[in-house]
Amino acid sequence: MAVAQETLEQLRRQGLESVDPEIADLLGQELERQRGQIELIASENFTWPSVLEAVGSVPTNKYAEGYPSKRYYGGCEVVDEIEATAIERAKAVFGADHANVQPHAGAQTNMAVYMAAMQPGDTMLSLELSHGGHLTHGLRVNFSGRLYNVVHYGVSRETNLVDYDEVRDIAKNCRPKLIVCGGSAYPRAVEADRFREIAGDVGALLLCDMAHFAGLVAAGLHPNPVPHCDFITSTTHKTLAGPRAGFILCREEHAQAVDRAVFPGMQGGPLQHVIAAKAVCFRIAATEAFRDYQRQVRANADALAETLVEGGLELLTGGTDTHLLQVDLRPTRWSGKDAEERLAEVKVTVNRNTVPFDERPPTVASGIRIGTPAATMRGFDDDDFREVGRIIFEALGDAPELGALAAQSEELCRRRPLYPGFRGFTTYAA
Ligand code: DSN
Repeated sequence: MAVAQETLEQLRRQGLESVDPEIADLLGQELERQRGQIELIASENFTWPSVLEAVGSVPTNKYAEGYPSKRYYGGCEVVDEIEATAIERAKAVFGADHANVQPHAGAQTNMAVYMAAMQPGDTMLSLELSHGGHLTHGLRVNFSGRLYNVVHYGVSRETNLVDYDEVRDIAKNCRPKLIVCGGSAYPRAVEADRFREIAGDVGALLLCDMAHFAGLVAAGLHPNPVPHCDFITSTTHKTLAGPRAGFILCREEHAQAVDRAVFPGMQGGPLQHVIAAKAVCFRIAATEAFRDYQRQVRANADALAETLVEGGLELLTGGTDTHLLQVDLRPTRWSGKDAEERLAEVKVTVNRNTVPFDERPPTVASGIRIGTPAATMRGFDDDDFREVGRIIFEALGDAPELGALAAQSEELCRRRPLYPGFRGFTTYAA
């Protein structure tokens, strides 16, 4: 690396491209990577330009430990307004009593709720990771699996759906303090009302992790878990299309415990620039345009599911109620890892994912998870997704023309440009 020769005065005024062309170039390369492939990782999205600007903004300079009007630092009057606005908007979008918008990411939202709801050693009941759960729902090597006594429910071997009778039986046996519903690879609607009945039967608290489908909830396209749950956790960057971050909703009676668990329980200074971006994300989530976007996310998921099934691939549960599909590769010669790598060769990005009762380890896996939020954000419609489906099953078929399929993907990307005119980072112009 060249030794920096700038004067202090230059560093005070110059933007990224002048000060660090190496990183500026890598950011440009990442933009071109995002532009040049069909992004189907179900947890990813391309956020709004207004959110990108807020993330690159001046509250990054501010310490604000505490909550609006109860801070441990001076000079918080403006960030107080930013955070209070984000809180009010989050509550309004989802119809919640209370919101905490400080968690840096999804893992922190779950950590805070566990801290608010349980003591170490208490029992929690959650969906098995390989059946669609999440590592923070009690994986042995995760903090959740180390601190709490975790019991899992799974999906039915026949239907790949949650079997509510089985969940009730397990809950009656293990008497959990907390039941967790939701996950990161479950393609069907999460029925929080049914979990509520079970939680009521056994005297458990109920958490719904809606990180994946929060955007669909905001748009009224997935049942809202808020009326049924004590706690709801989410990220803002998946279907919700905001900045990379998290937030918690809860009933008023748990508000103080949740706030204390986030700060001072587990986080220090909140990222107020990201909280500003969350406020923007919640504002957008309340618009009719956002509902249109989510309707297209759903329509595209159905179009893709139909096309993949017509092409001979098997989907867990036969389709989806959400933005994501799980392709079960066990009837094929493909592992998830090999399929992920083959699809990368034709400019389609997915992730390998275990399927329920998988005999392969997670690093190899027997499925791929596919989602529609990101490509829909750049304008892909139902017809585009049918074409994407054909590219996928041809790439996984016998003797595919990989060069031609990659060119087809590139042409789709050219037709649906991503961030036209942008160079990958906001520009400082003094
Ligand atoms: N890693 C995220 C996902 O892909 O679903 C969940 O944290």
